[in-house]
Amino acid sequence: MARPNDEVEALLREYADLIAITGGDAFKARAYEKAARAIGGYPADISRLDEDGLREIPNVGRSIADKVSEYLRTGKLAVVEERRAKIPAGVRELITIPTLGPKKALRLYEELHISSVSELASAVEADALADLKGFGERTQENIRHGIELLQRSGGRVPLPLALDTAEEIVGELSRVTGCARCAYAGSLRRMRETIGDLDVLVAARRSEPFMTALCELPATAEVIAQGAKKTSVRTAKGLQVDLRVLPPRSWGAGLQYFTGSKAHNIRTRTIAVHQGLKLSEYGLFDSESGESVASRTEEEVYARLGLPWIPPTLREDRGEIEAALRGELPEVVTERDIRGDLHTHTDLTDGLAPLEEMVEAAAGRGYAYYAVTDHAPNLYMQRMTDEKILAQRERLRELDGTRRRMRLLHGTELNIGPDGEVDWPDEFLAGFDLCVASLHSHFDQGRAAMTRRLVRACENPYIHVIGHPTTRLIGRRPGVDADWDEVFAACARTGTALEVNAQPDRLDLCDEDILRAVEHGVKFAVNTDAHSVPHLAQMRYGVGTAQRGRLTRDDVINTWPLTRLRRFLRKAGR
Ligand code: DGT
Ligand code: CA
Ligand code: CA
Ligand code: ZN
Repeated sequence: MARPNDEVEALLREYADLIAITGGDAFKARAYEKAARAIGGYPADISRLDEDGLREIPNVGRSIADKVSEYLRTGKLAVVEERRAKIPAGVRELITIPTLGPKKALRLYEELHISSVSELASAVEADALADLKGFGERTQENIRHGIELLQRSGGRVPLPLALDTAEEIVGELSRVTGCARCAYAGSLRRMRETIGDLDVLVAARRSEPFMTALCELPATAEVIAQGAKKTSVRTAKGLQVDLRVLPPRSWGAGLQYFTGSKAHNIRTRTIAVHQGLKLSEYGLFDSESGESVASRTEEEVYARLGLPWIPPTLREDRGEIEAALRGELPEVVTERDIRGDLHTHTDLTDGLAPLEEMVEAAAGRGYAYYAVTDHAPNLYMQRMTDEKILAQRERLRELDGTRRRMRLLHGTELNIGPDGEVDWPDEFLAGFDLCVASLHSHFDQGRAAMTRRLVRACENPYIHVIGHPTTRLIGRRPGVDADWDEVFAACARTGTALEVNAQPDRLDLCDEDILRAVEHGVKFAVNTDAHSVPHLAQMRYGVGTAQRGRLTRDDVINTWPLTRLRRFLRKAGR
């Protein structure tokens, strides 16, 4: 179930957008955006808070608290309804195009009656924007590029929405009488970075109660097709869900089949054929007698094919079958192997929670160590100073070891400047236990300059981890252009780890980049880059991505015991 916090976050963001589109006070729009973020990141369920409780959330004042309680009480927010009536939903969709601001979106609507991305795409195509003041060649080009990025994500949804929906549906269907097993399969089980549709499986003798239950779920907005074997619905958030009900004895075969990928299944079916067997969603059968030889569990099915069980995140036909046949399947890292998070923020910069709360929550996750890495002074809007970071260090040293004996590392997230330079001089950097360094601007330098910039960061003896290395934002911004093989080689040579940033809209490095970097012998850090307490739980997306990149414990520095990690942090040249 979506948390009330998430619902309110979305609503307040919409309100902020609507204020901006209708030309309202920019300051007010920004205040709502900040409140939205704070509420989304607030650890407690806001539907249980009274007005006073609400006002304790950072960036939530009286007027916003009033609106939140109005929504919690009535399920509606009058001011949003009013503005929705004036502005078609599609106009708001326009501002999801990177580089298209609210003012331009409103003008497109008022002057050309454009109220959706596809209408805008046709207008650009027909060169209908040329006469509009302020929409010069460059703007049009930006819009064209932005639309392309949006369309490339092609209606696929981000992991968190898919996972939340899947867990809700699996929870509901598991409660239906007669349910022997229930799970999600498909690309979500393989943890692809975006999801086309959900594939939910049930093992039961009768299918009808489950098909009906799915159609009647509160999340279901539309029934696409209802049948005895398969039912498809669409949720209110536009996600398609396919439900299949299998006989309990076919559970393992069904799970294997519908987990995919298609490419992986083609390989397993071929292996079956070579052994005189036939593999389907119902089981593995002897081709001649038709007798079932394995079907109850995935392990049985793989074993009968002469293969070990293959983790779903590897099932892409990217060499996993060959490795399995050779008995060299990597033992991929799991969430339980993670001993600490090495890139996190507090409210000293742009995080939402104070140091104490982040530390408490991290200890609650059972971590052995935890690094705090607030932004350094060169991201000017964060207003970091030497005094502030040293005061934080002092407080952190006091807290060190006091929460379930978790050890604290004092770090920072440096900004890699256009020439590879960073925020502080060496003497000052030497005082940190760990430095992450990331790109935050100047993304269009060209390949050679960008490569030099990143290599120089690796060669800095005080930089241990390159944060979100490509800076891509899934569906919104491509990664920077660099000679990555050269960067990966520099990482391996200098003992600099690459981050697998777990934020679900980043997942940076992505699986394919990881596979390439591993070839160079690079080490990795799987980090959440948490800006709030709930973000710490996003580790699962980072681990999923690391698995898809075939990383083992040995490849990931934050699975190591602290003594080994500390050795890694004593980088050559220091
Ligand atoms: P998605 O939904 O685009 O994110 O990706 P998947 O992998 O979830 O694809 P989907 O939903 O079309 O099908 C789920 C799995 O079911 C797929 O990974 C393999 C299996 N499957 C579905 N249709 C076929 C088919 O026609 N042939 C084979 N071999 N497998 C299929
Ligand atoms: Ca699917
Ligand atoms: Ca499907
Ligand atoms: Zn960060």
